Amino acid sequence: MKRPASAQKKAKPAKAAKYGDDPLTVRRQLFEAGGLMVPNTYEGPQLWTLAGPGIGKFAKAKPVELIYFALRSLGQLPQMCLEYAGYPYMLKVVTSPEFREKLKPTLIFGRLPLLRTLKGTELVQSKAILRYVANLCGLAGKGEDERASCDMLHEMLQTEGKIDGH
Ligand SMILES: N[C@@H](CCC(=O)N[C@@H](CS)C(=O)NCC(=O)O)C(=O)O
Repeated sequence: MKRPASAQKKAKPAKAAKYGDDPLTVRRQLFEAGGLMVPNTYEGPQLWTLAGPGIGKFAKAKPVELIYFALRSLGQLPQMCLEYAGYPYMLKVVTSPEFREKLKPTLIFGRLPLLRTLKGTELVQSKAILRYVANLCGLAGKGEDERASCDMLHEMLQTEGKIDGH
C-alpha cells in the first residue's frame, strides 16, 4: 500500500547548532573520560560547551552561560527552566580535574554551579541562580504573592519533599 505523500516526505534533520559542541560527540567523550570519575591521568578533552537555542519570543535573546559538572544535581533546575522557556544558554560541562586546577581557585566560594548573567556577573549558589533564571524566563511568578508561592514550593521540594521521599 502506498503511503500518503505527506508521510513519504523525508523528515527534516534537526537544525545544527550554530555554536557549541556536537552533543553526541560530547556524550561519547564524556563516557571515555569516565563521566564524573575522571582520573587525573586523563588527557582528553576537559571542557565542552552544549548550546541550548533560543525559541519563540526568546529566539533572539542573548544566551546566558551555565557551568557545571557532568551531572544533573544542582545544575538541572535552571537548565529545565531555560529549556521550558526556550531561553538560549550555553552549558559548559567541566571534568573534575579541570575544575580543580583551573576553575575552583577563581570561584568566590570554590563551588559550582556558576551562571554568568547577561551583564557578566558570575553568580554562584544554586538557589540564587535558579531565581535569576526563573525571572529571566518569566517563570518566577507574577506579583509578590505568586513569586513567594513559587519560592515556597521550591524550598519545600528542596527540603521536606526529599525527606518524605516525594
Ligand atoms: N550551596 C551550594 C553547594 C554547591 C556545591 O556543593 N557544589 C559541588 C557540586 S554539587 C561542588 O562544586 N563540589 C566541588 C568542590 O567542592 O570542590 C549551591 O547550592 O550551589
